[in-house]
Amino acid sequence: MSFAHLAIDLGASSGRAIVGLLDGSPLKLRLEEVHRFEHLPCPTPVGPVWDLTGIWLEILTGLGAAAKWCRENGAELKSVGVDTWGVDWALLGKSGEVLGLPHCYRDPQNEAACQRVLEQMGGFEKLYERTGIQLMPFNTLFQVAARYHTEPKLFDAAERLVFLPDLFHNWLSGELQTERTIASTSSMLDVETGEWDTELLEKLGLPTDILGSIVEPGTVLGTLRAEIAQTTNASAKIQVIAPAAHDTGSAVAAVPATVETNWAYLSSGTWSLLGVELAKPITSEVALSIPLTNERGVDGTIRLLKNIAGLWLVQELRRELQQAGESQDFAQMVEEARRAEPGRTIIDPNYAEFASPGNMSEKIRQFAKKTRQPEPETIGQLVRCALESLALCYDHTLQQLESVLGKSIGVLHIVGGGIQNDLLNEFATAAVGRSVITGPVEATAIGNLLVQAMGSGELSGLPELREIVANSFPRNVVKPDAADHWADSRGKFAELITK
Ligand code: LFR
Repeated sequence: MSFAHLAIDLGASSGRAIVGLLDGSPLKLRLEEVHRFEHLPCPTPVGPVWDLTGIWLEILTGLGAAAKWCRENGAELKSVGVDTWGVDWALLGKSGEVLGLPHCYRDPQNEAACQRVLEQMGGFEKLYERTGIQLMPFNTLFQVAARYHTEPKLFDAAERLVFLPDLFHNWLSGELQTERTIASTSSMLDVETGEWDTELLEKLGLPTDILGSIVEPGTVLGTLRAEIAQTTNASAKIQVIAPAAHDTGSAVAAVPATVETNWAYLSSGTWSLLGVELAKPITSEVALSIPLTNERGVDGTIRLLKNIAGLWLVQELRRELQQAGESQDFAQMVEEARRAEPGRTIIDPNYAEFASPGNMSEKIRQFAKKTRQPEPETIGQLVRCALESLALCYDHTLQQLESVLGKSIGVLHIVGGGIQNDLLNEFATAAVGRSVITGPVEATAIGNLLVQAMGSGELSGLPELREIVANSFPRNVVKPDAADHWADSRGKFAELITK
């Protein structure tokens, strides 16, 4: 009988339950998607919140489907682990009760708390030197400050702050731990030690008695609660193992870089997370000026990276079309972009206005107007503008990383759902002028599964894990887009973002 693990991989708009089977010699991983669902932030008078119980029921459906699939296919389901997008959290009371629904990070209300915290700290530099995390108003620290401002009594009743994967692990197993990769997205950890920066929280007047001890990815948390085993018809012996509970942590673990030494990764999806893997954090002045994030990864690694807006821009354009009653699928939009004029309008994907939901086409047009460029009108022009600008931003970010590292980067590995967008891959390859390798698409789930396998003692560590990814999934060397505007566009992009 072969062994299987189950990854519950939750993105900010959809979730997947994927069974991974490890067998053969050399070991290979085989994936079977047993459940997939969509979810949405729910608008409420206090801002967008997550449909926590809705997502939980989908997780249980996924677990039930995985148990059934394993029974029918002669595999023993050994463990389950949950990864989610970063930064979002909830409070638990003494008995484990969730105190208030977790808010969705894309909430413009975090901005005020972010400004207050920066004033209290005496500037972003002071915060950065302690936590090494890029300034984004939705970081947990600012969200906690916002909620403490509006609902201080909630914190009086709270026993623990939990990140979303920690909460789902608790509901699955009854055990409550904080996993380190997800905690490192909070901007509440000491960048050097990877432990809570309680001094920082005290300085900001925020409670510290709600912080639990932090465990490494791969930690066996417990086994399924009897009730869960019963309702999902799964074995109560199934272990709950923390993967890299931050989706980006899982995705980067699954980058199949087995021979290269000077490689960078791009985890491509709603966000484009572009960076390098290091043994130690870097919070130098150059890193601060960009700024780059130092998140924690598998096997004690550091992910020095930049959050770039990503396919969010295109997802929002699509949502707009859908709201207007014009159903457009991605493939159609990308085809129109392929036919649109090259190098016509360039935006800065990280422009703050683009981060909040709504009116994406108008925001892009306003940006074009402000920077004296032709305003994109058709959907093809809008999508082409977004994709070309992302590619240019990748190039710019690679140069920034090189300046921080003091060495060149020769290879870019792109993983994640975004690699299904061929046009973006071609643009990225033309813009960065380095070799670009794409694959695997399901990097997050793969990383999640293989870290569970590490935790259960089947694998020795990151190098073996990456060998398995390289042996199991196809990779593609991308041919660059042939248009001749890229050298000019690079110059324009650099000008645009220094304005
Ligand atoms: C990607 C991701 C990023 C994080 C952003 C918000 O899904 O986890 O790493 O910065 O979502 O949580």
